[in-house]
Parts: sequence; C-alpha cells; structure tokens
Amino acid sequence: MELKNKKTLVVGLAKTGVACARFLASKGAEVTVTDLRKETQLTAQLAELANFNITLELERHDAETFLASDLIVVSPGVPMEMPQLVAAQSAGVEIISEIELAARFINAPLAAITGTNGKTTTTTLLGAIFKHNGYHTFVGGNIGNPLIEAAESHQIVDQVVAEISSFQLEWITTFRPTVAALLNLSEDHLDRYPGYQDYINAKLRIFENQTADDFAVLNRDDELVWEQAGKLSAQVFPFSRKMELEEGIFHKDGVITYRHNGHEECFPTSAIRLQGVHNLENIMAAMACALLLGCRPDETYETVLCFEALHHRMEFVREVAGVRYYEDSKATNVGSVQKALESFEDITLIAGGKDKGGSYAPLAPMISQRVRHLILIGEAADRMQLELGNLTNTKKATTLEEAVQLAAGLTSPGGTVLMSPACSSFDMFRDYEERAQRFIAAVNEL
Ligand code: UMA
Ligand code: ADP
Repeated sequence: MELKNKKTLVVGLAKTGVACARFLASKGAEVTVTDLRKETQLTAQLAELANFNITLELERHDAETFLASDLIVVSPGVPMEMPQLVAAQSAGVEIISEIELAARFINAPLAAITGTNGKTTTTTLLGAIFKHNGYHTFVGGNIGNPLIEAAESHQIVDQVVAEISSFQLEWITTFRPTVAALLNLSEDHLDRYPGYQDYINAKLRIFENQTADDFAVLNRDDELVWEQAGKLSAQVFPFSRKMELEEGIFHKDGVITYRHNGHEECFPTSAIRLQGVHNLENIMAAMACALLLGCRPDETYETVLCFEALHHRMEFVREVAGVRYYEDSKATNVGSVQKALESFEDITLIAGGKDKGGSYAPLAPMISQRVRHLILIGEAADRMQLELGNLTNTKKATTLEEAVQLAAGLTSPGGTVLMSPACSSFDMFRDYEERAQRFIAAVNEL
C-alpha cells in the first residue's frame, strides 16, 4: 500500500489515533487528525506527535476534510454511523480501521482472538506460549497497545497475537488472520449497536477474508458460535469442554486432548493454576491457535501450567471474619458475571455501573439459586432492580464504599462477597482498574 503524499485523515486522537498518525506520517503521508476533544484535553497525545508534521482539527469533525481525504483511518471508539463518515463513504473515500491498516503492513502470521469474554486472558496466554517457544512475538490490539505498533516496529516479529473487538472489525476490507478464534457470544455493547445481531455480525467479520489455508477456532459448546461453522471458508477447528472431538481440542476426565490430522497430544489439567471452567475454554483456544501455528506441545503445556489469572478477573482480595471477598471488575457484561456466579455459592453480589443497554434477565436463574444479597450501584441500579430485584434480598448503595460496608454487614461467615458489575465503570470511575482499586481499598478498610 502506497502512503506517500496521500491525504490521510485519522479520526480520534487517543491511543489508536496517536499510533496511526505517527505511522502514516513516517510513511510520508499528509496527515490530519480530528477529535471532538479540546487541545487542553489532549496534551499528552499532542506531545507524542510533537516531532511530526501533522494538521490538527480539534473540537470538531469537518465534513469537508472527510470528503477531501484519500484515506480515512477510524479509531474503534468512533461510531460507524457518524454522518461525516457516511458522507465520505458515499463519496467513495476509502475508510479503514486501524487493524486493517496494520494488517496491510504485517508480514508475520496473525492469530486474532475475539469473543464477548476471555479475549484478554486468551491473547495473553497465547502470546506467552509463542514467546516460550522462542518466537519474537508481538501482542496487541484491543488489549491496549494498537496493532499498528507491530507494523511500526523495526524489530523482527515472527508471530503476531491480536485481541480483536467488534469495533475494530467495523471498517476492515482485507484483514485476514491465519488463525482466528471466536471464544463465545453473549449480549454486549448494545449502547453502540442497534441490536444484538449487529454486534454478532461485526464480530463474525473476523472470518470474512479467511480462505481454506486459514483456521477458525470455534467454541463447539456455544450454540451461536457453532452455528457459524458451516458458513466459513477457513478450516474449522473446534474446542469443547463437553464433547469428545475427532478433530479439535477437548477436555474430558481431567485431560485436554488435541487431535489434528490423525495426530494426538494429551495434557492433564490437574496442575493448571488458572481456575474456572471458562478459563479451561480460554486455555484450549490458546493451545489450539499455538499448536496449529507450529508451537511445540511440551513448551505450550509448560506455559499453560505456569500461567496465572490476570488481575481484576475473579481475583481474591481478602478474607475478613470468615467472608471471602473477590473482585471481578473486568466483568462488564452479563456473560462474564454468569461465569463468576457459577464459581461460588452463598454470594453477596455487588453489581451495577454504566448501563450498556442489554438485558440483565439471563442472570435471574443464577441469582435466585446462589445470590443471597444483591447490592446495586451506579446508573444501571434502577433498571437492574426492575429486572432482578424480586429474586433475592436487594439493596441500593450510592457509592462502592457504602456497598462494601453493606455487604460486610449482611454476609455470614462462609459466604462470598463478589463485585462482578455486568456494566462498564465510566459512570463512577475512570475505568475498570480504578473501580477495582477502590473496591480493594474499601475491603482493606474493613
Ligand atoms: N472521538 C471523537 N469522535 C467521536 C468519538 C470519539 O473524536 O465521535 C475521540 C475521543 O474524543 C477520544 C478518541 O476518539 O479522544 C477515543 O478513541 P478510542 O475510544 O478508539 O480510544 P483508544 O484509546 O484509541 O482505544 C481503542 C480501544 N477503545 C475502544 O474500543 C473504545 C481500546 O479498547 C484499545 O485498547 C485501543 O484502541 C488499542 O487498540 C478499550 C475498550 O474499551 C480497552 N474496548 C472495548 C472493550 O474491550 O469492551 C471494545
Ligand atoms: P475480555 O478481554 O474479552 O473482556 P477477559 O479475559 O479480560 O476478557 O475477562 C473479562 C471477564 O470475563 C472477567 O470477568 C473474566 O472472569 C470473564 N471471562 C474470562 N474468560 C471467559 C470466558 N471464556 N467466558 C465467560 N467469561 C469469561
């Protein structure tokens, strides 16, 4: 792809925008960056671009600039239906996402991980497996560092592992992973998409440019995921916790078995540190990607055995007066909370936050069975109360600290206090990490 002297427009100036602007400028493109925020809110980003010749259009998105561009690169946080983008698309301007731009400049095999939950855990584990197998590995994407940094890097890269969100897939045209994994599907991001099917359709685009030379690693146990198997051009490689597979990777009687082209490898699970059935799925998906891309079984298994849970995903905080406190701040949708509730009994659940527009009703059976007290916080509290409030003893709290105090007073020894919000954090906190730290601090105060 030739970028020299091309009129390019980068929409959004946060992590993605900065990395894209830098990349495009270094390739000789004429770069304009536009963001709705003010200069004073963007000092850190602007400092990173100080050495580049870049035109800024801040506090606005000028339709004329969009129309006058040869190429527009869109940040994941920018909605597809923005009128300036729609007009530019109708006028025939090429519009791509950052992962599309990156993929055009990456020569190494690309393993791309998507799904509603488990992306970061699986991506991190897969990156660790490649590294332990001796590959120079770039790990990035939705996990935090833009994929374009893999293309920008002047170092050798043998394998690229990318966590991919639905937002990043919205503007792809040729993005083609050598191995693409779809971990699961459940409702999320309905504040961005008109309906659940639109969210699913965006996710499925990860397979759209694959051919029979590539692999699609699919969750055999997730009905919505498995429905796609017959529609894909890639070779389908299933993973399952529930059934034995002739071709694929599955868990049965404490052993993970990998079967591919008549070859079989077995890996006992008893010494694996990562707990929870959902993590078994993440492990199988990561192992499948690694082994399909040429990793050695021994090194792959060694990495899995050593791998510990990532922070803020069902993490144990402390035991106080016989009550165990867990924080699961990264559980920002119903699917992830469901897995957390499956992992404990006699639960006091602290949930709520910024509502993402989905239904909380799928949590009802687990709440009835396992949640003794439900404490609701944040903007979503009223809607959650309507949908779930008659199932168990339900209270509201105005702050997270108050919720922790309430939980401590209500929970009997032997019980578990779990913060697993089913919502994003932006109504009360900077991000899920700050929410986690505030919970930990409140528990430590007890
Ligand atoms: N902006 C505009 N106009 C708009 C909307 C936004 O100018 O109409 C500007 C904002 O003012 C802001 C910038 O765009 O300055 C924000 O861009 P961004 O939200 O794309 O932020 P980045 O820092 O570039 O982060 C993105 C991903 N963000 C989102 O998908 C919302 C990060 O995922 C990702 O780590 C990063 O790129 C690197 O690839 C975050 C995320 O929340 C963690 N992802 C969602 C999730 O995991 O659930 C999908
Ligand atoms: P993502 O990057 O997709 O958000 P994470 O690995 O960060 O995934 O985990 C986010 C939340 O989902 C955590 O609460 C975690 O316990 C839960 N989780 C992790 N893996 C799975 C899975 N395979 N299925 C359902 N929930 C999961």
